[in-house]
Amino acid sequence: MSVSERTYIMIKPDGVQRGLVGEIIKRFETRGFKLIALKLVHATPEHLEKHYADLKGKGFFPGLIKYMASGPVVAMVWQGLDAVKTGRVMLGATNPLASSPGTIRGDYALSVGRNICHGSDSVENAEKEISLWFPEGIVQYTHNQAIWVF
Ligand code: RTP
Repeated sequence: MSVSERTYIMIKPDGVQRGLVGEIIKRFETRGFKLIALKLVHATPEHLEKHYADLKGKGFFPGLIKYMASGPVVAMVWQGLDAVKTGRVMLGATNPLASSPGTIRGDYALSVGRNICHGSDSVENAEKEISLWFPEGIVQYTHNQAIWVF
């Protein structure tokens, strides 16, 4: 656990299509996490197969890749104390039917195959996913109180 821990959070195509981008970003911002990277990406099946390499062989894998390639996703990196674990708690259980109310999936989703968002499940995987989705690197910045926006 560290204040500079980073996690990869992705709003899936159904979350983008349903207009939940602002709501999901708002939850991470108001919780206190720092947004350090963000972009809209229409990923290729090949790229998504790398992201979900651990799931290759599962019966739902082809459908998962098709769903994830069906439209753009919002790729983000959030930084802050215990970002990986807390991010997963904020997303809720993978199957929305088991997600607690108050979590993103528990408030906005019903089906495991359309569960709106992704969050890294370990610090090690977060760093791998950040490299996969942001190969160009991430600009580090600090809030400078002296030039705060008026
Ligand atoms: P994610 O990677 O998207 O955050 O999800 P997760 O770690 O909570 O769950 P994981 O087991 O890695 O599954 C990845 C995504 O695959 C879809 N899925 N469909 N039985 C099914 O039809 C099924 N199981 C999983 C979900 O979209 C899940 O988020």
